Amino acid sequence: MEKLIITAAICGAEVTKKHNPAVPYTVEEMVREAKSAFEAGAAVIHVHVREDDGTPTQDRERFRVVLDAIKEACPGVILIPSTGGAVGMTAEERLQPTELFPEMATLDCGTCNFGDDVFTNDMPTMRAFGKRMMENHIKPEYECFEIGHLDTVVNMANKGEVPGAPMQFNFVLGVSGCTPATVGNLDYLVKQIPAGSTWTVTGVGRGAWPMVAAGIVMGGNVRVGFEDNIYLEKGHKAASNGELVEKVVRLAKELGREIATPDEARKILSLA
Ligand code: KMH
Ligand code: ZN
Repeated sequence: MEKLIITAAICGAEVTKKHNPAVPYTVEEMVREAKSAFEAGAAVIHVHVREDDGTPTQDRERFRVVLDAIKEACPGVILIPSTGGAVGMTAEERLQPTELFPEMATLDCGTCNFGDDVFTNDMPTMRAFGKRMMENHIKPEYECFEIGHLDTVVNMANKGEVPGAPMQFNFVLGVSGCTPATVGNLDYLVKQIPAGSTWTVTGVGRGAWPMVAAGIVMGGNVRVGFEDNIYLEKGHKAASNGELVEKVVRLAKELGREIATPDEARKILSLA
C-alpha cells in the first residue's frame, strides 16, 4: 500500500468556538492550528478562512494572508483552499482563492442538502469552477457528498469540462441529509473511481473515526479536523487539530500504514 496522506481540515465554515474554543478564526489561530496538525503528521491542510469574529469569508486577500502564513509555519505543506465556502455564498465569491494560483483547491461535485440548508453546486457553477481550475493549472480535490456526485464529475471530466486523470476524490460522508458514513457506502464509491485516481475519506461527526479506520485499511487517505469533527472520542473534545492528527497516526501505526510526508504526498497526488 502507498503511504497514508493525512489531511487536516482545521477550520471549516460551520463549526464555531461555541462548539470547541480551539476552532481558529484569526490568522494567528489559523497558523497555530495548521502547525499543530502539520507537526503531528498532516501533509495537507484544507483551508477555509474567517473574519476575526468567526464570520466565514472567501475574501481573496484574507486567503492570501492565511495561506502565506501557513506556508511559512509549515514548510512544504500542501494547501487545499476551499471553493465551497459557506452555504449561500455566490459562485464568484467562492472562486476568489483560485485567483491566488494554489496547487490544489476543492471542487464540489453537486447540489445537496446540508442540514437544514441547501449547498448549491449546479452544472453551470461546476463548469465555471472546472474552467477556472484548468486555466489556472489548479488540481481539484473533488468533494463528493452524495453517490451521484461521483458519476456527475467523472462524466464532466470525460467531456473535458473539469480537469481529468489522475483525479483526486474526497468522499465526505455523514453530512446531515447526504450519504451516510458507512463502510458499505465508502466501498461502493471507491469501486467506481477511474483507474489511476486517488481518494480520501472524510467522516463527519460520529462517522469520523470509523471512516479513518476504513480509509487506513482500504488503502485510501484520510481527512480529520474541526471542520468535520471536534471530538477525540465520545465526550472528549480535542484541544487542537494536532490531537486529531496524532490519533490518526497512532491508528495507522497499529494497522501498519506509514505516513506520507508532503513531498511523498505530492508524488502520490501527481503534483510533483
Ligand atoms: N462549507 C460547506 C458548505 C469545500 O470546502 O469545498 C462546503 C465545504 C466544501 O466545506
Ligand atoms: Zn471545506
